[in-house]
Amino acid sequence: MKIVAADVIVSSPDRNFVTLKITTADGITGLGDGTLNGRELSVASYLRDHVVPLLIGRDAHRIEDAWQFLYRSAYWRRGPVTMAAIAAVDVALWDIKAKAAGMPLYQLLGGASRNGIMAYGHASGRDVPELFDSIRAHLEQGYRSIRVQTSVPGINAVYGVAAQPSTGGKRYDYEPAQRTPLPAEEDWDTRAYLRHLPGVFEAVRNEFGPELPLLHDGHHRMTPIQAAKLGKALEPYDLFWLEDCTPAENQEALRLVRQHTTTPLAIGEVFNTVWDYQTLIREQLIDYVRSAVTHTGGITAMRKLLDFAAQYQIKSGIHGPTDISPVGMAAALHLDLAIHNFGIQEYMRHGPLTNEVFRQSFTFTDGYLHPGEQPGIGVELDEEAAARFPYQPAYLPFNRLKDGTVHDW
Ligand code: GCO
Ligand code: MG
Repeated sequence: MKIVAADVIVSSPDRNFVTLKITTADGITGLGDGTLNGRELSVASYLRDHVVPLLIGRDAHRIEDAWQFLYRSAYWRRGPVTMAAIAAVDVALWDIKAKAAGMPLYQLLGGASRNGIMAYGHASGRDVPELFDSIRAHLEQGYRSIRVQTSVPGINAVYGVAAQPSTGGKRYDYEPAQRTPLPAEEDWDTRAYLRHLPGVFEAVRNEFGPELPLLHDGHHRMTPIQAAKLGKALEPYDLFWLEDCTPAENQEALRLVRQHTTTPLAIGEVFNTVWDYQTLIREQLIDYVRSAVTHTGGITAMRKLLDFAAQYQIKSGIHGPTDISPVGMAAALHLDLAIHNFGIQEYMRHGPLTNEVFRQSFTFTDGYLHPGEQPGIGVELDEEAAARFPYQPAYLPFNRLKDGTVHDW
């Protein structure tokens, strides 16, 4: 099954996406997601200029060989741009292989280990009543697990909190990137955040009871001792997880956090290889692996990473914000369904324009996602529709402390 074409499609229906379409001589096409929020054009160039010429003429069936070739032959290994580009190729090849087999991808990964994939949604509020409304709206939409983010008195704009009430529908949800020519500047004060957050979780537990799984994202903004303090303070509210409590490229920091708290920890959405997790997994310093299929070298690499984690009873919590395209999301769902150590899947939901460009066969019913039974990963790209939405610069915000110091993200 020779590869005869590979096209990189950059589009911006609601937000920017980088999609790779690989075509074989017998006319089978496969899609892969290489979207890297705020750095999309670097991956597009890496693919177009350096990877596509290597793909033409290769056998599309040799996925492991393609992965190893792209990873090792470049000399320069790892990093988000490289690994997103490899992920795009890898997922497109798995899509082709599954289409050629006439099966949904999860069947090739060993078949379904569960009936559905538990998903969590993002509730947020500028104050407690608004947060309660947002949680209720998510419950009405079917979500059975909820991430809780809140404004903090004294801080003007907190990332992850919708500017308008967040109802779980696209209109009021926060969008990770903003269509501005330069990244927006926000403010931050960790002590104010640490003082405020436990009270918010207490209010949420009192209102919604003990059963509802609640999650929270710390966005890498704490030092190890601050993270330890927060984890301990949140213990009475029984979180499903506390995410990205510290900038975890310092893997040893998690030893300190772990010594102080039993709040489960999730880490890894900015990581892109198994090497970033070596200490975290071997020493059992985390409970959930947050990597995205899109940023971690695709299905091939994620499967190995999650098998390594499984030896230590560490589960998956695959990254699924709107900056993962429906192609990347579908790939994650096939993996979620097949692996044994599935934990939870993030699901922010894409907007109507994204759904117009990417036709999906995955479903969300009563809090559970399912990738569907279409051969391949189950997503088709409408290229004419994509062409109507050209790339638009968009960036994540960043934050500074009161004295002007750039703070951790
Ligand atoms: C999450 C995230 C996102 C990221 C964004 C970066 O847990 O979903 O933290 O909001 O910040 O995807 O591109
Ligand atoms: Mg996160």
